[in-house]
Amino acid sequence: MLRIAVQAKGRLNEQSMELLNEAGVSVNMEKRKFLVRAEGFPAEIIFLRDDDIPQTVAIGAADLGIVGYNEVAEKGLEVSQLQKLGFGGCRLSLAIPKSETYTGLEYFNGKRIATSYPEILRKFFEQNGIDAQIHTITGSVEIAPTAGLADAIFDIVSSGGTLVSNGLVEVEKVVYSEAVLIANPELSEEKMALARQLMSRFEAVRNGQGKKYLLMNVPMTALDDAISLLPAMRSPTVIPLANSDWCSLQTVVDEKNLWNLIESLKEIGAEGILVLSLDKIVL
Ligand code: PRT
Ligand code: ZN
Repeated sequence: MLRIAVQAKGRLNEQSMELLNEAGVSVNMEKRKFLVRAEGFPAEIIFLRDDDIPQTVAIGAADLGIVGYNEVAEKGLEVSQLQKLGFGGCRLSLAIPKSETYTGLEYFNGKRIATSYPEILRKFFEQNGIDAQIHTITGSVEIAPTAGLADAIFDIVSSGGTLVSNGLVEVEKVVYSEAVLIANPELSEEKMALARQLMSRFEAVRNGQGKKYLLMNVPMTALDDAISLLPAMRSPTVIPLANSDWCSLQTVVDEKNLWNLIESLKEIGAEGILVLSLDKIVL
């Protein structure tokens, strides 16, 4: 049985549980405890603070973990990163008060920088030959400059709203992060086989995200035009109709460009266009 560490509460909890659930690892969230046996897959979920997940996996108290790459990079422990999971996207950036003029990385020489990610920042400054004072603080890093505790900050940014409301500007994006699946580097063959099974399920779930299944009737005379408009994993499915002047054309498309595509298809004569939701794609 695999033990999977997941953030107990916070930004990654909900999407981590949703991904597991979509992958057939169901957890009854009602009787939520520290450790819960999953249904439908030989796994148990251990709920932890995100900061503790890399170490728990590194020492083997959990086999797998779902955690932000930023935490993995900061802790620098020996874990294998198996897969990027496509949620929890953010970046670790340097930001300075907007009243200051930024002159490039040398700006930070001799400055005091507040951060909860001292190791990542120390390495970044070391690689770039910058000599700054790093002040480690946990929580509300963004108020440090106003409070006179620091000249600049190094913190997680996603929309950038928090920086703006604290009078700060992002001047260097140092690391991009998202939720990742990590593993203890010495998993047994049995556990690794289960982990691989989980990874391919996660991939199928991700492949289906942002995709729709499109189905329409097309006059045979417009079939080539319609096919040239459609992307398809291999080639779109064409099914004959009772009326031999028409066929049914079916394929998977990106949700992003859906309306433009539908309008182009209508222009060349497609009718009865159905857009269906899609759950998973196993390639
Ligand atoms: O209790 P626990 O220790 O488990 O949780 P936590 O409070 O340490 O972490 P949590 O739940 O806030 O974040 C978990 C993970 O989510 C982080 O480690 C990142 O990998 C990821 N993540 C993604 C973020 C953000 N986006 C994010 N925006 N983590 C924090 N933020 C903060 C950011 O620092 C800013 O203060 O949210 C604020 C809003 O950001 P803006 O730029 O959208 O304004
Ligand atoms: Zn945390």
